Amino acid sequence: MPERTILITGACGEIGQALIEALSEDPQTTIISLDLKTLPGHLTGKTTHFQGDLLAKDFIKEIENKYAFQEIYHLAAVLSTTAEYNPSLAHKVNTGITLDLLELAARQSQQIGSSVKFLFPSSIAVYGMPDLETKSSAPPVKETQWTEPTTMYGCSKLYCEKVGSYYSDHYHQLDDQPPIRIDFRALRFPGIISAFTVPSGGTSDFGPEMIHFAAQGKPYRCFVRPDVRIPFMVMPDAVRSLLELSKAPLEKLTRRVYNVTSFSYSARDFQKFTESGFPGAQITYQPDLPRQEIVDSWPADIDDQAARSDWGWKPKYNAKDACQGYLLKNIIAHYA
Ligand code: AKB
Repeated sequence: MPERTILITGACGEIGQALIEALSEDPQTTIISLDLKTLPGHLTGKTTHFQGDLLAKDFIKEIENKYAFQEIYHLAAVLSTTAEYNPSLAHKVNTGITLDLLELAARQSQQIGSSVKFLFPSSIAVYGMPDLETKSSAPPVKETQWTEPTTMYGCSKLYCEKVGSYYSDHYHQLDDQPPIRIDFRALRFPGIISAFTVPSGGTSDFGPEMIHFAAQGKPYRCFVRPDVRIPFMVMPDAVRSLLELSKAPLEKLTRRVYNVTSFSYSARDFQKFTESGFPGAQITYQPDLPRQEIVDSWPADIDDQAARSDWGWKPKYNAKDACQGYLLKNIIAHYA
């Protein structure tokens, strides 16, 4: 008998696909995945997939009636660039669905009489550096600093961090409902780069796009200046950080929201790596000013000391290992 049933929303996105691969290695785990899209073929047999719209309440109800979840990885979201074209839809998706799933977790925790873990990917988009001078002179940003987002995506991630923590620590604080135990845990991710999937709709996409375009022999016009710098990590580290945070003993956690990062890279750093790995890569720059401003508002680096000391987080891939050891080899094989 499977020991735990896990729900993954946004399962066909980049993190979702990698997470299903990782979690499906455990035979004691049943994965239920949800997405607007059909499941990519390589994940067949690894999850029970439901295609549908989480904004439709009946869809969530149908899943809730069928399964009791011990863990929920709520990955579905409208990313930062797409969100700016339809802020109201992005708000509905990014906050409304999170609230619906927190409610589902609360009901299920009461029914099963034990805690439901709720893992939430937040983002460096929750930060807002006031200007470039501050950005370049600031030390790596801690969780409590500069939380002044300038995008709907950043605002909604910050709100969900707060409301998730509220559901864990203060939900129904004034009435005598039976105990509800939601164990909400969030990671503020930097830009994430996978060797196997290409992001879409984000603003940190310039790094992964540049490499993937070059690997396919396509010219790339970068939408930010060469000096633009933000933190990044590769997908295996991102997935491992989620799984490690999920397994960390609650008593070790001093907060519910943690920064995690690996290396800080500029567009020019990506260009250097891309040209060395793919000689003949055609990279030009044509900054898109509004998108540029969004990336300028994100910190150049974040401080993940709390994750390191509370639950032993450490990225496996620094910049060199990420580029030479993970990305180059796997991207070449992927497009071969
Ligand atoms: C985005 O660019 O929207 C995301 C993020 C930094 O969270 N990749």
